[in-house]
Amino acid sequence: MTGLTLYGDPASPYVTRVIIQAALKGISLRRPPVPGGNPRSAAFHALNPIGKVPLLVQADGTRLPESAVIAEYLEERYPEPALLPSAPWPRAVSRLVARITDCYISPSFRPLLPHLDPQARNPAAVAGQAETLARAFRALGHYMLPGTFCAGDAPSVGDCALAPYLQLLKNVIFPAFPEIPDPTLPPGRLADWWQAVSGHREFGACLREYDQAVSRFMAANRERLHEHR
Ligand SMILES: N[C@@H](CCC(=O)N[C@@H](CS)C(=O)NCC(=O)O)C(=O)O
Repeated sequence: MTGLTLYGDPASPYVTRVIIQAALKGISLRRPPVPGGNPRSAAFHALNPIGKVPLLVQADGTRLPESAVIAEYLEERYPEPALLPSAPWPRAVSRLVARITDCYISPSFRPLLPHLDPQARNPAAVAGQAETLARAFRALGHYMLPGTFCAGDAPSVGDCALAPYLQLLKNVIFPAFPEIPDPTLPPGRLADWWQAVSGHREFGACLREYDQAVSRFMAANRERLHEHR
Protein backbone atom coordinates (compact mmCIF):
# COMPACT_ATOMS: atom_id res chain seq x y z
CA MET A 1 0.00 0.00 0.00
CA THR A 2 1.44 3.40 -0.99
CA GLY A 3 -0.67 5.50 1.41
CA LEU A 4 -1.21 7.97 -1.44
CA THR A 5 -4.50 9.83 -1.85
CA LEU A 6 -5.48 11.58 -5.07
CA TYR A 7 -8.18 14.24 -4.94
CA GLY A 8 -9.94 15.20 -8.13
CA ASP A 9 -12.95 14.55 -10.33
CA PRO A 10 -12.45 11.66 -12.78
CA ALA A 11 -13.72 13.97 -15.57
CA SER A 12 -10.59 16.16 -15.26
CA PRO A 13 -7.88 15.52 -17.88
CA TYR A 14 -5.25 16.63 -15.35
CA VAL A 15 -6.47 14.15 -12.75
CA THR A 16 -6.59 11.43 -15.40
CA ARG A 17 -2.98 12.15 -16.35
CA VAL A 18 -1.98 11.09 -12.82
CA ILE A 19 -4.41 8.15 -12.77
CA ILE A 20 -2.90 6.77 -16.01
CA GLN A 21 0.64 7.22 -14.76
CA ALA A 22 -0.22 5.44 -11.49
CA ALA A 23 -1.98 2.60 -13.36
CA LEU A 24 1.05 2.10 -15.63
CA LYS A 25 3.36 2.04 -12.61
CA GLY A 26 1.10 -0.20 -10.52
CA ILE A 27 0.77 2.48 -7.82
CA SER A 28 -2.48 2.28 -5.86
CA LEU A 29 -4.22 5.55 -5.04
CA ARG A 30 -7.07 6.22 -2.61
CA ARG A 31 -9.70 8.32 -4.41
CA PRO A 32 -12.06 9.86 -1.83
CA PRO A 33 -14.37 12.74 -2.87
CA VAL A 34 -12.88 16.25 -2.94
CA PRO A 35 -13.33 17.83 0.52
CA GLY A 36 -16.21 20.32 0.52
CA GLY A 37 -17.58 18.77 -2.70
CA ASN A 38 -15.47 20.76 -5.21
CA PRO A 39 -12.09 22.51 -5.63
CA ARG A 40 -13.69 25.92 -4.96
CA SER A 41 -14.72 24.97 -1.39
CA ALA A 42 -13.04 26.42 1.69
CA ALA A 43 -12.33 22.87 2.87
CA PHE A 44 -10.36 22.12 -0.31
CA HIS A 45 -8.60 25.52 -0.32
CA ALA A 46 -7.35 24.71 3.17
CA LEU A 47 -5.57 21.71 1.61
CA ASN A 48 -4.54 23.39 -1.66
CA PRO A 49 -4.70 27.20 -1.83
CA ILE A 50 -4.29 26.99 -5.65
CA GLY A 51 -7.85 25.62 -5.63
CA LYS A 52 -7.34 23.10 -8.41
CA VAL A 53 -7.22 19.34 -8.77
CA PRO A 54 -5.35 17.01 -8.92
CA LEU A 55 -3.93 17.13 -5.42
CA LEU A 56 -1.74 14.28 -4.19
CA VAL A 57 -1.67 13.71 -0.42
CA GLN A 58 0.88 11.39 1.20
CA ALA A 59 0.43 9.30 4.35
CA ASP A 60 2.39 11.88 6.36
CA GLY A 61 -0.02 14.63 5.26
CA THR A 62 2.32 16.35 2.77
CA ARG A 63 0.45 17.63 -0.26
CA LEU A 64 1.46 18.20 -3.87
CA PRO A 65 -0.67 20.02 -6.50
CA GLU A 66 -0.11 20.47 -10.28
CA SER A 67 -0.27 17.42 -12.52
CA ALA A 68 3.13 17.99 -14.21
CA VAL A 69 4.86 18.27 -10.84
CA ILE A 70 3.01 15.25 -9.47
CA ALA A 71 4.10 13.30 -12.58
CA GLU A 72 7.76 14.22 -12.00
CA TYR A 73 7.50 13.33 -8.31
CA LEU A 74 5.91 9.92 -8.95
CA GLU A 75 8.57 9.22 -11.55
CA GLU A 76 11.34 9.93 -9.03
CA ARG A 77 9.62 8.28 -6.07
CA TYR A 78 8.59 5.13 -8.02
CA PRO A 79 11.18 4.84 -10.80
CA GLU A 80 10.10 1.37 -11.97
CA PRO A 81 8.63 0.82 -14.45
CA ALA A 82 10.14 3.97 -15.94
CA LEU A 83 7.76 6.31 -17.74
CA LEU A 84 10.58 8.38 -19.14
CA PRO A 85 12.91 6.90 -21.76
CA SER A 86 16.50 6.36 -20.60
CA ALA A 87 18.26 8.52 -23.26
CA PRO A 88 18.24 12.32 -22.88
CA TRP A 89 16.72 13.14 -26.30
CA PRO A 90 13.57 10.95 -26.06
CA ARG A 91 13.18 12.10 -22.43
CA ALA A 92 13.13 15.69 -23.68
CA VAL A 93 10.61 14.83 -26.41
CA SER A 94 8.30 13.14 -23.90
CA ARG A 95 8.40 16.25 -21.69
CA LEU A 96 7.85 18.44 -24.76
CA VAL A 97 4.66 16.55 -25.65
CA ALA A 98 3.35 17.17 -22.12
CA ARG A 99 4.35 20.83 -22.43
CA ILE A 100 2.57 21.28 -25.78
CA THR A 101 -0.54 19.77 -24.19
CA ASP A 102 -0.45 22.17 -21.23
CA CYS A 103 0.55 25.34 -23.08
CA TYR A 104 -1.02 25.03 -26.53
CA ILE A 105 -3.92 22.52 -26.38
CA SER A 106 -5.43 22.92 -22.94
CA PRO A 107 -6.04 26.73 -23.21
CA SER A 108 -8.35 26.22 -26.23
CA PHE A 109 -10.81 23.87 -24.55
CA ARG A 110 -12.72 26.15 -22.18
CA PRO A 111 -13.15 29.07 -24.64
CA LEU A 112 -14.89 26.71 -27.07
CA LEU A 113 -17.56 25.58 -24.59
CA PRO A 114 -19.85 28.63 -24.98
CA HIS A 115 -19.91 27.89 -28.75
CA LEU A 116 -21.06 24.27 -28.46
CA ASP A 117 -24.60 25.44 -29.24
CA PRO A 118 -24.60 26.25 -33.01
CA GLN A 119 -27.30 28.90 -32.41
CA ALA A 120 -25.00 30.83 -30.05
CA ARG A 121 -21.80 30.34 -32.00
CA ASN A 122 -19.32 33.09 -32.86
CA PRO A 123 -17.55 31.74 -35.99
CA ALA A 124 -14.57 34.11 -35.65
CA ALA A 125 -13.90 33.00 -32.07
CA VAL A 126 -14.15 29.32 -33.10
CA ALA A 127 -11.84 29.90 -36.10
CA GLY A 128 -9.20 31.40 -33.81
CA GLN A 129 -9.23 28.37 -31.51
CA ALA A 130 -9.33 26.00 -34.51
CA GLU A 131 -6.11 27.59 -35.84
CA THR A 132 -4.43 27.39 -32.42
CA LEU A 133 -5.32 23.70 -32.09
CA ALA A 134 -4.28 22.90 -35.69
CA ARG A 135 -0.86 24.46 -34.99
CA ALA A 136 -0.47 22.43 -31.79
CA PHE A 137 -1.42 19.19 -33.59
CA ARG A 138 1.09 19.96 -36.36
CA ALA A 139 3.77 20.56 -33.72
CA LEU A 140 3.01 17.23 -32.06
CA GLY A 141 3.26 15.38 -35.37
CA HIS A 142 6.50 17.24 -36.08
CA TYR A 143 8.24 16.50 -32.79
CA MET A 144 7.00 13.01 -31.87
CA LEU A 145 9.68 10.40 -32.44
CA PRO A 146 9.35 7.35 -34.66
CA GLY A 147 7.80 4.43 -32.77
CA THR A 148 4.34 3.78 -31.51
CA PHE A 149 4.16 6.11 -28.50
CA CYS A 150 5.23 9.78 -28.45
CA ALA A 151 8.88 9.16 -27.57
CA GLY A 152 9.50 5.58 -28.62
CA ASP A 153 7.92 2.16 -28.28
CA ALA A 154 6.85 2.44 -24.62
CA PRO A 155 4.38 4.80 -22.94
CA SER A 156 5.88 7.79 -21.14
CA VAL A 157 4.82 10.91 -19.25
CA GLY A 158 4.15 12.79 -22.52
CA ASP A 159 1.57 10.19 -23.53
CA CYS A 160 -0.03 10.35 -20.05
CA ALA A 161 -0.50 14.12 -20.43
CA LEU A 162 -1.66 14.24 -24.04
CA ALA A 163 -4.01 11.25 -24.26
CA PRO A 164 -6.66 12.48 -21.75
CA TYR A 165 -6.79 15.85 -23.51
CA LEU A 166 -7.31 14.26 -26.90
CA GLN A 167 -9.94 11.95 -25.42
CA LEU A 168 -11.70 15.03 -24.03
CA LEU A 169 -11.57 16.80 -27.40
CA LYS A 170 -12.80 13.62 -29.12
CA ASN A 171 -15.79 13.50 -26.78
CA VAL A 172 -16.75 17.18 -26.63
CA ILE A 173 -15.08 19.30 -29.33
CA PHE A 174 -14.45 17.39 -32.58
CA PRO A 175 -18.05 16.13 -32.94
CA ALA A 176 -19.42 19.67 -32.39
CA PHE A 177 -17.08 21.70 -34.64
CA PRO A 178 -16.52 20.51 -38.23
CA GLU A 179 -13.85 23.20 -38.60
CA ILE A 180 -11.73 21.40 -35.95
CA PRO A 181 -10.86 18.02 -37.51
CA ASP A 182 -9.94 15.10 -35.29
CA PRO A 183 -6.18 14.51 -35.81
CA THR A 184 -6.41 10.99 -34.40
CA LEU A 185 -8.34 9.81 -37.47
CA PRO A 186 -6.04 8.07 -40.00
CA PRO A 187 -3.81 8.75 -41.76
CA GLY A 188 -1.08 10.55 -39.80
CA ARG A 189 1.35 10.38 -36.91
CA LEU A 190 -1.31 11.27 -34.33
CA ALA A 191 -3.59 8.54 -35.70
CA ASP A 192 -0.84 5.94 -35.26
CA TRP A 193 -0.10 7.31 -31.79
CA TRP A 194 -3.79 7.18 -30.83
CA GLN A 195 -3.97 3.54 -31.89
CA ALA A 196 -0.99 2.80 -29.62
CA VAL A 197 -2.35 4.53 -26.51
CA SER A 198 -5.96 3.40 -26.87
CA GLY A 199 -4.87 -0.16 -27.76
CA HIS A 200 -2.54 -0.49 -24.75
CA ARG A 201 -4.25 -2.62 -22.07
CA GLU A 202 -3.97 -0.35 -18.98
CA PHE A 203 -3.73 2.90 -20.91
CA GLY A 204 -6.76 2.08 -23.07
CA ALA A 205 -8.83 1.00 -20.03
CA CYS A 206 -8.07 4.33 -18.28
CA LEU A 207 -9.03 6.27 -21.41
CA ARG A 208 -12.33 4.43 -21.75
CA GLU A 209 -13.15 5.10 -18.09
CA TYR A 210 -12.21 8.74 -18.57
CA ASP A 211 -14.42 9.03 -21.66
CA GLN A 212 -17.39 7.75 -19.63
CA ALA A 213 -16.64 10.22 -16.82
CA VAL A 214 -16.55 13.10 -19.36
CA SER A 215 -19.88 11.98 -20.84
CA ARG A 216 -21.46 11.92 -17.37
CA PHE A 217 -20.00 15.34 -16.55
CA MET A 218 -21.21 16.88 -19.82
CA ALA A 219 -24.71 15.43 -19.40
CA ALA A 220 -24.93 16.81 -15.85
CA ASN A 221 -23.54 20.27 -16.75
CA ARG A 222 -24.78 20.85 -20.31
CA GLU A 223 -26.84 23.95 -19.50
CA ARG A 224 -24.11 25.65 -17.49
CA LEU A 225 -21.33 24.89 -20.00
CA HIS A 226 -23.29 26.35 -22.94
CA GLU A 227 -23.71 29.69 -21.16
CA HIS A 228 -21.78 32.69 -22.48
CA ARG A 229 -19.25 34.01 -19.99
N1 LIG B 1 -2.18 23.42 -13.98
C1 LIG B 1 -3.08 22.55 -13.26
C2 LIG B 1 -4.46 22.67 -13.87
C3 LIG B 1 -5.49 21.86 -13.11
C4 LIG B 1 -6.92 22.29 -13.43
O1 LIG B 1 -7.17 23.24 -14.19
N2 LIG B 1 -7.87 21.58 -12.81
C5 LIG B 1 -9.25 21.94 -12.96
C6 LIG B 1 -10.09 20.70 -13.26
S1 LIG B 1 -9.74 20.11 -14.91
C7 LIG B 1 -9.75 22.50 -11.64
O2 LIG B 1 -9.41 22.02 -10.57
N3 LIG B 1 -10.57 23.55 -11.74
C8 LIG B 1 -11.12 24.21 -10.58
C9 LIG B 1 -12.58 23.99 -10.43
O3 LIG B 1 -13.11 23.04 -11.02
O4 LIG B 1 -13.18 24.74 -9.70
C10 LIG B 1 -2.56 21.10 -13.29
O5 LIG B 1 -1.83 20.75 -14.24
O6 LIG B 1 -2.83 20.34 -12.34
